[in-house]
Amino acid sequence: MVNKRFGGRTALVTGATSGIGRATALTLLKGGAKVVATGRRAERLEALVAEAGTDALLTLPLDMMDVPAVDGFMDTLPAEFTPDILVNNAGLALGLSGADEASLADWDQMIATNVTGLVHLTRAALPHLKKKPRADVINISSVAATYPYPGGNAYGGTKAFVQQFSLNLKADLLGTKVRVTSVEPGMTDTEFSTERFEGDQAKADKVYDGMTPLSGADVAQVIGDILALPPHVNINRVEMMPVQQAFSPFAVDRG
Ligand code: NDP
Ligand code: 8X3
Repeated sequence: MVNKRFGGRTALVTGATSGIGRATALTLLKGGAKVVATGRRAERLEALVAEAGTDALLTLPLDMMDVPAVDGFMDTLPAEFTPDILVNNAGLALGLSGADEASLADWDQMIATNVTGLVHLTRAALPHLKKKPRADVINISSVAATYPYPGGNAYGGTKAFVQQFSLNLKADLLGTKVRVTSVEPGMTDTEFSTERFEGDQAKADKVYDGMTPLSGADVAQVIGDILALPPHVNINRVEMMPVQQAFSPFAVDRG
């Protein structure tokens, strides 16, 4: 095992029931890591176990909005699954309405999941990570952290938080062996858009119509490459996009 890319390492991946998290869990397992995979959908966790077919995978249900469960989660792990890699991936966007019309319940859910849950799990995991000879925190932010777009409002705000929280974590962790990276993908074809449009698959498919988006596996590959770098190398931020996505000029209201 130890001659494999991630041999001897143990990762906790949140939101591993689909998309980027699932692909990351499988990439790390394939590379010889032990993986704790979490998410809310028990049947998806069972499917992951069936696909992985290895006792190097431990799946546990965890709702990132359940603050007491998140705070106590590290204490529920068997000692042999104490992670030295935390991949804070669980997250979502809900809706694309303008800020004057958006659902406050959607905003609350995005903030609870993408920010509060992530912060609480990180706080719970850090004392354990610091005890390891090497450790990593990979936070999944987004291009939405840096580039605003209409309807991105609270989602973009949560991802900007994740980006800046990552950089501040690195500042606090100077003098430790814990590396911190903010991974900021653009359009990635997962269940993200289906979730954003409340299960409207036709609307979700339209987002990726006529172009080739990133896949969960593409992002997982980048995460794997970051983790495989020598322990003295810290990648602070990685921004990635499909070739067929780019930036817009400033919008101007000419009255
Ligand atoms: P998916 O919808 O495919 O996956 C989202 C994952 O997050 C699922 O496993 C889901 O698990 C989990 N999740 C959502 N809410 C909760 C919750 N309350 N508690 C626990 N887990 C939760 O989308 P992606 O794979 O694309 O999203 C993963 C991350 O990547 C997110 O943080 C997203 O913001 C980010 N991202 C996505 C981009 C994209 O274009 N797809 C681009 C940039 C960033 P379950 O429902 O089982 O709980
Ligand atoms: C997901 C990418 O551009 O849809 O974070 O916000 S985007």
